[in-house]
Amino acid sequence: MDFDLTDQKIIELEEKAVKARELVIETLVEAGSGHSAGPLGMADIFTALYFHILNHDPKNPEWSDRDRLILSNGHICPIRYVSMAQAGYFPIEELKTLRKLNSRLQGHPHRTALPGLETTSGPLGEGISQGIGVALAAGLDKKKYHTYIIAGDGELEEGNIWESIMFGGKNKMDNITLIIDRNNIQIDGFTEIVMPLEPLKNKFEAFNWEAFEVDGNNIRAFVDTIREARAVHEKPTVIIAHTIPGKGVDFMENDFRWHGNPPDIADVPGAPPKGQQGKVALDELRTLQGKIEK
Ligand SMILES: Cc1ncc(C[n+]2csc(CCOP(=O)(O)OP(=O)(O)O)c2C)c(N)n1
Ligand SMILES: [Mg+2]
Repeated sequence: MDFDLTDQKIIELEEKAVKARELVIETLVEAGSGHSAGPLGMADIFTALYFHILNHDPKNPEWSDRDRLILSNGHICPIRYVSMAQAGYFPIEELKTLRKLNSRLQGHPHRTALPGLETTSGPLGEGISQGIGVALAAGLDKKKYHTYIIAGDGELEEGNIWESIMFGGKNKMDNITLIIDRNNIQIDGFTEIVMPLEPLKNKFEAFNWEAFEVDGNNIRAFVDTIREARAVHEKPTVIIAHTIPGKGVDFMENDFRWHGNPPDIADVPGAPPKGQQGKVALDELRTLQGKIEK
């Protein structure tokens, strides 16, 4: 569990993360609906999790010793589906079915439809309690797996989140790591305007969690922080991952209007016209792919 990263592995992960962003854009354009900003911002973290951190087996999704990854902010599932497809849970081709009738890839994750999902999510605020339940079960079953939970920053406005944080601290649950997508946006504005969260790290510390902050778009820094978090005993850990919503697509970056819009169908001032946004985004991402330092 040292999570050591060679320079070669970093390059591979960075390339895979850009490819993941391309697949997110293609998938959303095909679906004609869905969220853009969150999935693009979290591509580096999902790539690091699925291709370096998680102990999992795409060919055996129900393996009882697998690490659990609970996605509380279910609306960013396009990036989870993309990472799962890249990892071999299902064919890349199936991404084209996102949000289609009878698809296994619903607009919000549907656990029983798709092996490899741990929960059904979409209604915000539930995933930390669920993750804590799973982690308690690990203790009862004497299992060594780790439970990772991803939640949005705007999602932290849900009151029951703080009940679960209180519970995790009280019970010294060192088999969970919560990753917050601290992208500063929520559905209709900036978090610090809608409902300020800062000082966020201090809040977690006050609830007896070991809290870390990291650049969530820096794969090496993120992996290093996971290593530190996994070394903590007798406390739950939280990683406040600062990400750029829309990362990689210039006209989407840091703009909450891309929270829930897919490319091509919305008139967003300052963005390319409808119908051209997907192509502009893909051109930019393909250029980025060529710029990764070898
Ligand atoms: C209980 C509940 N209330 C409202 C919503 C609608 N909703 C979906 S995403 C979202 C914004 C959440 O903000 P954040 O977690 O920061 O997501 P981001 O915009 O960064 O992707 C809201 C209000 C929901 N899914 N569930
Ligand atoms: Mg957010």
